[in-house]
Amino acid sequence: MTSRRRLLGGMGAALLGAGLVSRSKADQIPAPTRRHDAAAQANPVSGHLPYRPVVTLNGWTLPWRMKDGAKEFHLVAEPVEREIAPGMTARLWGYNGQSPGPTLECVEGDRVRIFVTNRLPEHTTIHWHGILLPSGMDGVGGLSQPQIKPGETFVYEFVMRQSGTFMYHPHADEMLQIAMGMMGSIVVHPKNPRFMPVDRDYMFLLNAYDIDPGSSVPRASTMTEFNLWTFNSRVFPGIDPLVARSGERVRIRVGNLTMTNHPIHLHGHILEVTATDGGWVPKSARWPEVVVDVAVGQMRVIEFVATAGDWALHCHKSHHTMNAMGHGIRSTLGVSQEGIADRIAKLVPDYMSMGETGMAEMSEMPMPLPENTLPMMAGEGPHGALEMGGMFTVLKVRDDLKPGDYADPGWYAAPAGTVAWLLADEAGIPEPQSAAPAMPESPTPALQVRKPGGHQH
Ligand SMILES: [Cu+2]
Repeated sequence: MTSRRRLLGGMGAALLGAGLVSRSKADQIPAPTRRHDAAAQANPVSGHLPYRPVVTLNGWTLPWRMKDGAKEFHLVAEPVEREIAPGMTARLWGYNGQSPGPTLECVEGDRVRIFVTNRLPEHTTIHWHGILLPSGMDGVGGLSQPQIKPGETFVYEFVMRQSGTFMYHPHADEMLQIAMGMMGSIVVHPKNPRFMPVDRDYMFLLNAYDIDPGSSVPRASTMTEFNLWTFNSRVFPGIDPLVARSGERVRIRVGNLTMTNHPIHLHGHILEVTATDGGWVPKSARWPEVVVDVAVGQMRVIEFVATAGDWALHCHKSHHTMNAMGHGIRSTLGVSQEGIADRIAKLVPDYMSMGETGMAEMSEMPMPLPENTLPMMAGEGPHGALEMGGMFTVLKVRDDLKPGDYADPGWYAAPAGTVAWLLADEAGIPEPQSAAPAMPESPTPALQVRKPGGHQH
């Protein structure tokens, strides 16, 4: 380099030389784009697109370049840090600085060339879930290709023969790599822009982690007992709202890369499944729903016409709308805990008793939490604590939004007379004729405390 610099003479020439070197490398492989923040980002490609770009919740679309008739993408498999919600950051594996990796968007009929660089400490591959391609491009390590060793870059090239909703994930040490957050979305827009048009198009993946409160790396050997249920590696209240204008046709594409099914429920609307990862569902084969179950490994695309309001969108498994909690908690509903807290506090200084009347008190209780963890139930709404976590967000539909405006419009100003109200005067409320059964009286439980060391007292 020194001799070359002398040869060319001076710093300017050296910079020119460096530019030439990196330009010739970039000729071969596009420079990878990396993002670290969890803010949703509109399509990065400026200028007119022949389709309406998808909006990835708390995510982004990977820029590409055209070369030799192909759209070229560059994915880098690498360790990443992902904010799960403000207050907690997880150390995961992902792509291009994020988990999930960036969304790949293209058009039916496109030839794509995808460079995959492995910066993980072990080998990996990428499987293009649902896409029709030559079997040698299918990304099953050992079956369709050799594993991509650390430091290596493989090239996948195929034609997107069908439009639709797909995902990508490793097919190498799969349980660990998916448990660590390696996945991303693929949207292939129809070649005919008049086919199945919508006004808003959203995309997210269901994923799950088992991260002990106070730590940041998932337990990668967990099979079913996960404790963080996430949309695109985010939990409520860290998940973007979905925004639409009244009367707009909205599409939501959901893929499931957890180890259990998720019944996704949208309030206030009738849904139709218009596509799966297998393709578009003909109109005559759709039926109305308000909950759409997304089984393991599946994708479901729902569409509806937006109605003004703030509407919950969540998984209907109620423990999936909570953040990390102890699984071994016994039910203390109706059990008097008088005196227990004082006695346990002598051994465990921060101990609080809870659950005597239910668990709602936990969302408002200023409970001491370890570093880098989230409360079980969180979020503040216009009427108080929302008591949600995990797979929960809000669809915000307004009458006066501009097309393409995705900014959070705040809380819904409900028209007068359309909000449930408190009956001010309780006098004269008729009682049912038979009395409700009382909660059984439970004696205060005898306390058995194990001190460190295992001696019982
Ligand atoms: Cu769920």
